[in-house]
Amino acid sequence: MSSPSPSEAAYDRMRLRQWSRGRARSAGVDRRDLLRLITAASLAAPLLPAGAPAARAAVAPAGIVKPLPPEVFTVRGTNAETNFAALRGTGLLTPADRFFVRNHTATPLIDAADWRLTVWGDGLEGGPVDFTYEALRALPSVSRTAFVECAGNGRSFFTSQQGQQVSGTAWTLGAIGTARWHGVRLAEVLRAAGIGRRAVDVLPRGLDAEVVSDGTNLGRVRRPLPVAKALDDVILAYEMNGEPLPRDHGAPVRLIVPSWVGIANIKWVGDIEVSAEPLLTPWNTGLYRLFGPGHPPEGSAPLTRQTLKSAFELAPGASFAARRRHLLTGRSWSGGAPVRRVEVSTDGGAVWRRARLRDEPRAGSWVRWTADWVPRTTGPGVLLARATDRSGRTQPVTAAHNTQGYLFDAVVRHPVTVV
Ligand SMILES: Nc1nc2c(c(=O)[nH]1)N[C@H]1C(S)=C(S)[C@@H](COP(=O)(O)O)O[C@H]1N2
Ligand SMILES: [Mo]
Repeated sequence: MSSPSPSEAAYDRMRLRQWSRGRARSAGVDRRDLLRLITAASLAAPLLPAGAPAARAAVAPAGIVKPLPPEVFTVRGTNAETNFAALRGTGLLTPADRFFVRNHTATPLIDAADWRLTVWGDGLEGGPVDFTYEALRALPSVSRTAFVECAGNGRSFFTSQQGQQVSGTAWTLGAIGTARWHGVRLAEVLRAAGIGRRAVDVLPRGLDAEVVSDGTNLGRVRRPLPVAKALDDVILAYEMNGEPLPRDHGAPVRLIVPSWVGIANIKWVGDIEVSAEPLLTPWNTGLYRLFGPGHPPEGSAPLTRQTLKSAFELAPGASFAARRRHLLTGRSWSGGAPVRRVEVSTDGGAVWRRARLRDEPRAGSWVRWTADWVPRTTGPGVLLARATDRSGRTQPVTAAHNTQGYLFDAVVRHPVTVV
């Protein structure tokens, strides 16, 4: 589901009301700067064509440290998108060397031995509490398979399929990866730090550089979590797929917030404020809300859960020999509920048939699927895949527009050629 639960929306309306009466705090950013961001968010700037940034930036961005071979990644500004074709043959888990990277600035180098996590704020019973890397690793640990997906994943299709203007990185469908994360429950750390009953918001902050956008310093990447989510299934992860967290993915420690928008999964976390007041930052005000017609001027409630999507593990424009049997493969996922069924159409949407699911559908993860195809006629064609989740939602034909192109959920038309 793309919309937050009614209680989350009500909580947010309260947060904004309190803010306008001076009872919520803009955490680390000027009040006027926040208002300016909210106003700017309601205007969509034209999106660069999906192919253009990649063509221009053949050179890897300096900010990402792992190799970015062009057959695996498409570089977009400071970010690297996974090419879905490069996931064919990989398992349920995305290997770290194929996992997309979304950096607001650049990957920092942090030595685990010098690293500290400081938990502080007026929502604690006592003063600030520090955890070293060793202390964190000594706490009881958990493992969890979860995808991390950017809220703007699929954004370029607002423009290429729907002819609409949106601003932001022109992702196709590869701003997602699924990994096995290992670490400590955030609840464990918050309790050890003495979280009190007055706590309402929990604000983890990254150690990467401050973000400057259009001349405004937004400060370090940070986004409040309501205390209920923070105490639920959130993990402070220090391992990814059985290895220490790689540098680009938040080493030594990052948040994993299952099913929620990528931005909630703060990398390189250095401190966590526990607040008795609701908190607002650029990442839950001007950013990561829905703006535009049909939404209030201050935007929707902040985005929480991801939506429903499907992708073929295939390059755009891939070619297939006519009258041969081909195995189409892909993946579907939803932040709302486990995937229930996936259908595939090879004739532009006239006939749909069930794909075979290769994984047991689970909340917060994706499923791999396959379908056979024997193309009969040569020429250009289009492949479609559409998922339904257990909440009953099916991917629509058109996604609801919003100025920043978040939560694209429509069926994507995948062009192919039959030769
Ligand atoms: N500190 C910090 N955390 C961050 C970001 C960032 O730039 N800095 N980017 C966020 C966004 S927008 C996304 S989509 C995910 C991407 O995680 P990944 O780079 O490990 O794939 O990290 C989130 N956490
Ligand atoms: Mo993101």
